[in-house]
Amino acid sequence: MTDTPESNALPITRAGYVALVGRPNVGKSTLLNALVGESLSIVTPNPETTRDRVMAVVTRPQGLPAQLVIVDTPGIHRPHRKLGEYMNAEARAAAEGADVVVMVVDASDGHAGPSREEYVLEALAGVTKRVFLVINKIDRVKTREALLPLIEAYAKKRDFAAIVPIAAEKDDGVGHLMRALVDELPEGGALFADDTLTDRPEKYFVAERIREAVIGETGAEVPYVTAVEIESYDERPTVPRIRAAIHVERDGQKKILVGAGGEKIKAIGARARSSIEQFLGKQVFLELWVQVTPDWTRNADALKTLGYVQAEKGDAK
Ligand SMILES: Nc1nc2c(ncn2[C@@H]2O[C@H](COP(=O)(O)OP(=O)(O)OP(=O)(O)O)[C@@H](O)[C@H]2O)c(=O)[nH]1
Ligand SMILES: [Mg+2]
Repeated sequence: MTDTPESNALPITRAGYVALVGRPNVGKSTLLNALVGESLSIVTPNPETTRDRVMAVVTRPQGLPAQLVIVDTPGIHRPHRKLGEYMNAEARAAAEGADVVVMVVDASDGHAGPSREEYVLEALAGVTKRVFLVINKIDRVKTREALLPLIEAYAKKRDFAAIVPIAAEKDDGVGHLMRALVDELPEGGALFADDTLTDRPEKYFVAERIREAVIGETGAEVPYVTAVEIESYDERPTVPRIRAAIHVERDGQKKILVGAGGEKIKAIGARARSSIEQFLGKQVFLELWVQVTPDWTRNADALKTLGYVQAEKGDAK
C-alpha cells in the first residue's frame, strides 16, 4: 500500500510500544532498522554490540493509522561485569514497559537454538503482555520445511502469540511482521509527534558510530571494554567539529587502539567519520583520542559518567 497524502491525514487509532529482545547477535538491531527503514542502531558481527535501549518511532507504516514505538535492546546474556548487568536491566525494563514483546532468535542456530534460549525465556517469565517469536536469518536455512521442527521446539517453550520467520537483513517478512504487530497494539491516539524518529539525541548516534568503527577495526576483545564519550560537539562551523574520547580499561588496550605509528586510530577515525557523515548527511571534522579509565566496566560511578545510567523504569534487576 502506498502512503498517499490522504492516508497521511488519517488519525492514529492504534499506538504502543514494541520491545525487541533476545540473545546477543540474533539481529534485533537489524530488525529495528528494517522496521524503521533507517540505519539507526549500529549492527556488527560481534555479540553484545547494543548497550542501551533505543527507541524508534514508526508513524503510519504502509499507510496504516498506527504508531509503533519500537525499542531495540541489548542482548540478554549472563553478565560478567557491571556493564553486562546494566545491559540486561535495560532489556528487561524495555520488555516490562512494552505493549508487545518480540523475542528474536536465530534460525541458523538450528536444533541447538531452542536450548540456548532458557536464559532469555527466564528473563521474560514475568512478562504478561503478548510475546511474538521472530525466527530471524531464515536466508541461512536451506528450505522453509527445515524451520518446522524449530517452530515446534520453540512453541513448547512458551505460549507465543505468533511465530514469524523473517530475514531482517534481506527485508524478507518484515512488512508482514509489521502488520501483525499493528494488530496487537492498543487502541488510542499517537504517543509522539508525527515527525519524531527517536528518543536519543544526535550525539548518541554519533558516539555509537565511533564505537561501531572500533568494533570494525579491532579484534574480539577490545570492543567489550570500549566506551565513547563525546567531549565537544560544535555545530556552529559549516563543518561541525566533534571531539571524542575512546575509553578502554588498560594500557595494552590503548596500544592496540592507537596502533603502530597511530595507524589504527587513524583507520578508526576515517571509518567513523565516513559513517557519521552518511548518518548526518553532511561533512564533519572528527578528533579522537584514547583514554585509559581503569576497570570502568566494573565500576558503578564510571558507568554513570560514561552514560550507562538506568532510565526511569530503573532497577529491573
Ligand atoms: N544472514 C543474515 N544475517 C543477519 C540477519 N539479520 C542480522 N544479521 C547479521 O547478524 C549479525 C548481528 O546483527 P545485529 O542486528 O547487530 O544483532 P543484535 O541482536 O542487535 O546483537 P546485539 O546488539 O549484540 O545484541 C550482523 O552481522 C548482521 O548482519 C539476517 O536476516 N540474515
Ligand atoms: Mg543490537
